Amino acid sequence: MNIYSERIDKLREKMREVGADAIIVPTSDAHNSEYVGDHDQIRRWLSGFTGSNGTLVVTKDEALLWTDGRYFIQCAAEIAGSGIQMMKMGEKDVPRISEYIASLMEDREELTLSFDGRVMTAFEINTLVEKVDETKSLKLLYNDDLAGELWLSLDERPKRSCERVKLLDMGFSGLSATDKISQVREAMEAKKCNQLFISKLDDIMWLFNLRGGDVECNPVALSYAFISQDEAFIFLQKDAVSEAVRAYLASQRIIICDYEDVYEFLKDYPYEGKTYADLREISHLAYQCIIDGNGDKDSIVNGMNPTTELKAVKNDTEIKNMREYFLRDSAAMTEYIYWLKKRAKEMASGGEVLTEVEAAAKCDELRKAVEGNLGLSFPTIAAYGSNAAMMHYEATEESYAICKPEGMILTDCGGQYPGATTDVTRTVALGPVSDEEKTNFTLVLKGWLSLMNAQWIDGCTGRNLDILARGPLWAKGIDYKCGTGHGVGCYLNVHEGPQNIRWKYIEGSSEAVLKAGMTVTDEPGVYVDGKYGIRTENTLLVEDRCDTADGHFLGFENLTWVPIDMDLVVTKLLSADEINSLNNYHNEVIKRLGDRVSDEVIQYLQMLII
Ligand SMILES: [Mn+2]
Repeated sequence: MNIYSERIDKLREKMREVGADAIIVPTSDAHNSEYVGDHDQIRRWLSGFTGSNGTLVVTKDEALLWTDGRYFIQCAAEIAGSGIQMMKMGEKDVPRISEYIASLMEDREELTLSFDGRVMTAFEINTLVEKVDETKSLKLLYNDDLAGELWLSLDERPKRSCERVKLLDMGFSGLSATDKISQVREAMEAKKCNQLFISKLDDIMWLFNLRGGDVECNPVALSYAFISQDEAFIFLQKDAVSEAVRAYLASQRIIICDYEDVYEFLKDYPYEGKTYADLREISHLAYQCIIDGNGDKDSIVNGMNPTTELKAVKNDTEIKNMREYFLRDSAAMTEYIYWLKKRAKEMASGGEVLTEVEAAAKCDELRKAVEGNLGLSFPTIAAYGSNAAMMHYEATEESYAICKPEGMILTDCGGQYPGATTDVTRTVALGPVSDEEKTNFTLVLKGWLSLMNAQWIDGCTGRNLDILARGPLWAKGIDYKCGTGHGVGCYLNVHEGPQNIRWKYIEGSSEAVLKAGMTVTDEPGVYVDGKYGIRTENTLLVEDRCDTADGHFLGFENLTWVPIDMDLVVTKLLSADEINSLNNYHNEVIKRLGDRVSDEVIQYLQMLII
């Protein structure tokens, strides 16, 4: 018997004790965070599968693990011998988890389902309940964390992260917490709600002008917020709060509560009228506590947090700082690209081979040396050759490719700064490349320029603009299976909504009219399985352009100033306008980075003008 099948058997014992027929163990924390800390990696501990996306469902006689296409090979290897069966998400004939639970009830009248109500969202559970035949009874046991208790009893469960909370100076936030809370209250009033509950960490950090270090690459602190028309509460871990933070929050008339007490608070609060919450973000347990506290299911108004929309539009202080920090970050990235080109030449003349791990380490070293750098905004992707065709590839010390002086390397990376979060991707030739690779690189470049140079009438969302980036590729029957762009936080998360650039309508997912002050990435690409991957990415800022008799028009201000590898460009595929635009771009790179990069780099940049 392997260790994981033993753990699953022990979990079944626990299920029997409480009368649960099935249990769901997801990969998530109480805040629906993109990165999940060690404390919440219960599914990993139970199953042995180490991928970032996986949900385990255990019944009396089955143990199933859902994961996506990135992990099919890895997952199969890691769960071998555990008795767990992999469920390939998105494949034909593979049911969704909600469908599987519904199918368990086909030949029975009732089913008792256990899950940790703190780490599954209200939306996930509501969706699951809706799938079940109304005449049958699905009993939810959500107060106990059976898998977590097992972990504690058999092994050492890592402690929850508790980093010190930091204050974000007005010189970076541009607006006091008090002013932000007033804006939020106005939005609550417009929704006719007297209370608002938030569990989304970057929203809470933005609202109170705080930052933390509890989630990898995301400068956020574990917290909750509760706002009424006359009070504001923040829930933080006791040991995370310094005297300075305590004094600051008091000065803004914000009441600090203990992180652990949030559920009791939600149950006991003397609610008046309706409470606003985002059911896609808050946990099932929080949702139930609010309902219990109100005694009425209709007391919750579901919708996007007003903070998400307010945070998305950067203020003048944030914009001023972003311009500066993006320049500093661009200088480091440009030095890195120059280093790659030089390194490739050395390799070609018999020098030491370059590995993906070395490339990523060099990139990180240069970025961390930037004045003001506070770490990475996500783990750096340095992917050579066919590895770049995998969108979420990450080389590790155990498994990485050795580069040759040929083909391309893709580097997708970003940094955290007190005044910005950056995100940039460049694909660089390390030597000879095929005509197909060059042609496709050039098509990506055309789309990238076209989106960057767009001007559009007020009211457009990213769905109206996506064709600009994708058009040159679609014309050749090529597509990339992901969005073109996402919002970027300001010293917050590298992925932030509600705005984005993509063509597909996805029911229930956020979409927003592009407004001046919003950020968005411009990152078209070409991914050829088993062969190569291309992506070029800049971060853009929406700006007001002009008012005419026909309306208000907007465009983008570019924030990223990193060169394009002209060794990959087929000039004859570019129009005169495109050549002009590319030359202007490189001239701006030279002008803006002039005194921020070395002389050899400037000489290299000058050679990129055509
Ligand atoms: Mn990106």
